[in-house]
Amino acid sequence: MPSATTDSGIFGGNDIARPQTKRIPYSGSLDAFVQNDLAPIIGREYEGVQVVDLLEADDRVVRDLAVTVSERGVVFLRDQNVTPTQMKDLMLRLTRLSGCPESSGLHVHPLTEEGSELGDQVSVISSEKQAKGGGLTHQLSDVSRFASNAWHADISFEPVPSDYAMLKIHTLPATGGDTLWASGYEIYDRLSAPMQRMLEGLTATHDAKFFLDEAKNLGNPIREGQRGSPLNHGAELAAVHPVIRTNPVTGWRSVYVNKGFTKRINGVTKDESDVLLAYLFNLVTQNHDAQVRFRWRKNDLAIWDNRSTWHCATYDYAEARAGDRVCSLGEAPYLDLSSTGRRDAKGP
Ligand SMILES: O=C(O)CCC(=O)C(=O)O
Ligand SMILES: [Fe+2]
Repeated sequence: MPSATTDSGIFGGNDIARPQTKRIPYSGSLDAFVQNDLAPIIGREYEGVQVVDLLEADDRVVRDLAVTVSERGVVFLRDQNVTPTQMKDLMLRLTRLSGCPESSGLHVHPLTEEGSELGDQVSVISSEKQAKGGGLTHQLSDVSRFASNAWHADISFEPVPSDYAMLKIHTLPATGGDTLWASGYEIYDRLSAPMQRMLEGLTATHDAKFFLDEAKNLGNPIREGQRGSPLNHGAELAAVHPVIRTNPVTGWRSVYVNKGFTKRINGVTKDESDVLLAYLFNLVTQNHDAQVRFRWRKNDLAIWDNRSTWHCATYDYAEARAGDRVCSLGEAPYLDLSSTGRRDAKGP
């Protein structure tokens, strides 16, 4: 349970994975590369940046990359010749140089098989596995036919969720399988001031119990040991987080509830929670000007900040699609009451 420690101006957080707002400045080291912002609000693509070169680069460059990912929400690097081990190495440098708590490492997903080929800290994203596990196949579902049900922030059901994530797609259909991201900073800024004030005192419960069924379908037990932080373990797969959180790297506020995992806003009636969550989810899914849609080419890689964005895969293809994902853990989510939205921080 997040504790309300209003005397320190912090709402939520946890002493082990201690939250701290750092507002890390960008030093300019990536300016040498051609960059294209793929949408005004979110997303940037760099030309000519290779992860293998970043592994050899100064800390300043890797820190600048972290700051850019946190500011732009998601960064795209094309055509990467990089192994899952090298992805893990960069992920660890990125999270550490941006100031993650010492107790936070790389996540072990509860569905990752013990002794899996690429190691515990790499999730294999694969259409084949997805079909076997009974994952999102909304086109055929009699429950819902909304592709937008897949919007989520990674592993928000953990007490210490992800700060950054990295995905490389190496196998893809001729067309289809795009991924979309949306900005949590922008959605916070679209709330009226009275609505922002009401939500800033509330927490929400995030829950991924559906992974227990998926694990059964896949025939593997869930990973109950430590999953990258001493606070992430067991089969409960549920956590309580502030509805509005501060990103420690930018210092900007973001809405932190998501369609995939958030079940309940606490401290209000179930009816009120349903209405509030539906409204917040609609802000994410129905504002295409707060989103970016990425069309993958073979071996493209995306790095995003899970504290301040959501993403949504597109299941519109029949062929195989597969890639590798690595997720680092940040701080226990918190709201720094002295922080502001991005618009207020940046000025008009
Ligand atoms: O398959 C995709 O495009 C995204 C999968 C996903 O949600 C993730 O890697 O976190
Ligand atoms: Fe995801």
